[in-house]
Amino acid sequence: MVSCSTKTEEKPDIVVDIKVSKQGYQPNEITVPYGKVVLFRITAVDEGIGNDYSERYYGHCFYILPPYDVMVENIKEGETKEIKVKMIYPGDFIFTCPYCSGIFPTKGTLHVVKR
Ligand SMILES: [Cu+2]
Repeated sequence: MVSCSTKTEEKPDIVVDIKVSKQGYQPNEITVPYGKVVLFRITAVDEGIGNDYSERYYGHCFYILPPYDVMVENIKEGETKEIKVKMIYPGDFIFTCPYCSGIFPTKGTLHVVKR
C-alpha cells in the first residue's frame, strides 16, 4: 500500500502523554523536535460526546490537522490510545477533537521545531 501519511511504525524517539476532557487537552501546547518519531498516548478523562459505544462516534478524538492529518478516533472514557507520527513538517500545527471542539475547548498547538 502506498501512503503519504505521517503515521509510522518506526520506533519512537519520544513519548508524549496527553489527557483530553471537556476542559480541553492537557497539555495543550506541545513542542517536539523536527525529524523525530513521536508516540502520542492520548487518554480520555471523561465521556466526551457520549459513551454509547453502539454509536459511530463516541468519546474523544485526537486529530492533528494537515499536513500531518493523523487521527485517533473514539477514545472511551478512561481509555488510552496511541499513535506514532514522524515529525516531517516543521512549524505550528493545530490538534483538536472534531467531535466536540465546537462545544468544548478541545484544541491545542503542536510546535515542531528544528534544533
Ligand atoms: Cu472530544
